[in-house]
Amino acid sequence: MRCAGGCGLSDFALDAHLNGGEQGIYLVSDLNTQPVVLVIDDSVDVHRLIAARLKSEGVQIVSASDGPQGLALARAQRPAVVLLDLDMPGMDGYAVLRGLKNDQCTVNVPVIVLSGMSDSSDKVQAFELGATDYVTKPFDFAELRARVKAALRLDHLLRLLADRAEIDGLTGLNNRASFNKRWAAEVNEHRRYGHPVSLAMLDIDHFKKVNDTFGHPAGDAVLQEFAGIIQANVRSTDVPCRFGGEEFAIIMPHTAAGDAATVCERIRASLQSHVFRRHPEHRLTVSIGVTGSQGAVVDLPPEGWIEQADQALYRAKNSGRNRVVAAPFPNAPGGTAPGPAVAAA
Ligand code: GH3
Ligand code: MG
Ligand code: MG
Repeated sequence: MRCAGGCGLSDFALDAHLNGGEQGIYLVSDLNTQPVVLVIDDSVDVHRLIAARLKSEGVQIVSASDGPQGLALARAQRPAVVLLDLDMPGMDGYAVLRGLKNDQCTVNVPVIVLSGMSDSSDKVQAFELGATDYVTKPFDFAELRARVKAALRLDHLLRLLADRAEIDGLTGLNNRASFNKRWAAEVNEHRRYGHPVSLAMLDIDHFKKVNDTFGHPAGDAVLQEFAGIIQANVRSTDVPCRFGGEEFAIIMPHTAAGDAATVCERIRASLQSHVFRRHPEHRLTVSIGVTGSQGAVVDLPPEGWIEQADQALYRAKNSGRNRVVAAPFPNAPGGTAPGPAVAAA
């Protein structure tokens, strides 16, 4: 699922700068630029104490007293750091952590777990679920403050990287910003010179189950291996990108729709038979929507192509997943074929 908007890292205009001195963590020009620290804890005392101790750090504290409220606030505000209590009635901290890491809007937010449990298995479980840090209650506030500073620094650097880098840190593929730039250039070129061009959108099937069953780090490893599969199956002139979360895109310059569908089918088949390093028993599939020119010049802006590829992907999902649906320009008649076959839409 894609974020509705306004929650992607690159959407953030973070003009706060790291300071690291005694004045606080960020230099802020006004209140609106203060990074948000979301505290999710059922104890009123903890909220009061943390607010008092972090007051001088130039952060804005937002409080949630239970898991569901915490998740809703995290999604709405995209905090810089979450401080999360593990032991809460109803939805416990582990479930909240899973929820945060299963949501594309909050997957990269550093989470510091606060817990009365100092057992190493609790810590290991929290880290397996994607926690950044762990503080044992009752906490030493100097230590908590130092850890919050480190997490804010991490968040700040992640945002800077996402804004400036062309490469996705996890998979090594081109990131979304780089995709946007490159795709706009390809569409311009196509409109001007009429070279064929194709675009594929790929979305791993039931990927959330991987995170839920094996943990977030295992999900990350799957994304990395899938990126490798894409790279092994495209030409050096193709541009594979991580579009966001478990969605990928491939720009195929000088490639007509039919050839693009063949490449996609190869990727689909490779993933289906791929044996994952950490979980050889687990098999995964991918649904792919592909669109491309066939002869005539397509007079559409870049978004029009993305929409068409997305609709084909949607049809691939709805007609059973693990398939490639091709929707070439000009639109060809036909429906989706069942089974893992290339279908014309
Ligand atoms: P579908 O077949 O309909 O595509 O189902 P799905 O489970 O693949 O799709 P859904 O959109 O429900 O879930 C996508 C999941 O991808 C949820 C999100 O947490 C996870 N995800 C997104 N980015 C990352 C990441 O960087 N690492 C890990 N491990 N998981 C991520
Ligand atoms: Mg998805
Ligand atoms: Mg998916």
